[in-house]
Amino acid sequence: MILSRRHLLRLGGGAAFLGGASGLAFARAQPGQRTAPSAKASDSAPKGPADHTLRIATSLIELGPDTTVSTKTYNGQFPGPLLHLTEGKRVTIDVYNDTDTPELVHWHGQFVPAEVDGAAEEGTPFIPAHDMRRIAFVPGPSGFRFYHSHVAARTDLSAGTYSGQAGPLFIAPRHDAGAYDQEIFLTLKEFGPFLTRTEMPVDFLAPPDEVPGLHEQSVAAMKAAIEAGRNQGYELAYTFFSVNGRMLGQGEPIRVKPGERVLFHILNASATEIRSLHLPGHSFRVVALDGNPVPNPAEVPVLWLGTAERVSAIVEMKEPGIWVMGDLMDEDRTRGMGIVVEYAGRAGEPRWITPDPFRWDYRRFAKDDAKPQEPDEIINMVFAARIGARDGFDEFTVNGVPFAMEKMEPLFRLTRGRRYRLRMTNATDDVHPIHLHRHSFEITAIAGHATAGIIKDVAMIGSFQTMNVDFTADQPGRSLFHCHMQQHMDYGFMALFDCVG
Ligand SMILES: [Cu+2]
Repeated sequence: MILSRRHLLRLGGGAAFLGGASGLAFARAQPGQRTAPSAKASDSAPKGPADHTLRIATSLIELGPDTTVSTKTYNGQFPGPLLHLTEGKRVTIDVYNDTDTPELVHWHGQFVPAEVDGAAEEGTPFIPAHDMRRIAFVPGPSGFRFYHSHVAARTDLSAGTYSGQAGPLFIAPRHDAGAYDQEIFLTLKEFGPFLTRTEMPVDFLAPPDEVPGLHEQSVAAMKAAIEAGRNQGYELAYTFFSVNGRMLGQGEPIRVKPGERVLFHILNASATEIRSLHLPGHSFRVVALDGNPVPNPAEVPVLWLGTAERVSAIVEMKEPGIWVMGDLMDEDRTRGMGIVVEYAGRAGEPRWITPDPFRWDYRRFAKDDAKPQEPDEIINMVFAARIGARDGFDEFTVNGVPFAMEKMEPLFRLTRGRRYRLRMTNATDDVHPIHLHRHSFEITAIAGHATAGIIKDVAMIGSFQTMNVDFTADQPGRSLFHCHMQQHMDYGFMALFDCVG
């Protein structure tokens, strides 16, 4: 049963409900949705105009003159509006849901209470269909964040992060990134998802060290699954590729002058894909990862961004011409995953030059020989897959358990103020961009190599590799941990941390 605002009014909710008190509705999950927890009364009855308004509706996005897609968006545009917030300054945001299904907006990378964070598993109430909710929180930490839908999609490829519900968000004060002449936000996004069984690239991460034996176990499991008549699980593929909602060559180019320094804030808003970016003749000086300044800003020829990762990088414009800044994957770039960089006074066809192979290594941006501090406690997490086990998709487990809303497991209890190390082992052949809600974490080891000082909220763990991330449990209540690939989180790759004290 869906208890809507209309029901509440009929039940005699009275004047207090008339202001759009949808936060009070107990939105029962629809089929395919995670079940909703009960709401808190604290966000009832908005008074006065909100600082920002987001309206979720199905709209048309013109990716190019002959290519328009229909998808759920914020305010009829893709990406959603760039929201400028100030650290520590409370903000109110009215979210209207003009669609037929309950929605959740997740404030990715921020330290906000569970009831507004935008995850049903943590206790955030849904924004019911054809209703609204006023959301209020104190923004932070400062830097480049984003917001996106956080509903389960499963076999509905129009829902959740498959849709156009994503937008960049910047929290002042800005970090000192060095001098720059232009600041440009880029959102990378595919549209037109479909299911296939083609694998994605996994061999771009460094260091390459695998855990001995895991690969063999995985191959054996795959053989056993095929012998048992099961197929390899579905993977996502896409028809259209875009930067800031336009296919390569179809939008305005980035216009630069020789000698300019351009600060790019790049967001991978894909539902499932890992993206790369290269600008021939130029390099990226990475100044921040996931909006957090890095200890050692370093130049790289290629960026790699897992699903939901952000990179802030300065490019010195020193190679005049007309260039394609785009993804290394030829097929995806030529179908739209790129944007033209045009120097003043230059004309001609945009040029692309494939770079030499380059491995992405978070440690490049850490301080040399930095040693992580010892945590108070270590939590071991093993990620595994059951081939084609659910709706034809692979099912994922954390320590042998596929997450289920009904059981709310796996769940790890934390004590407030303690510092925890997640010692993660990836026993699957995929790279997973793991994400922790309501906290930042520090990467403290990659494939057995210690490191320190890289603060993130999403990090890619390589296939058959280990990674350690440390965080201080400073958020009371439940915080969700999951792989950010929509089909992986939908089919089990989640866990909860519950912090008391
Ligand atoms: Cu994953």
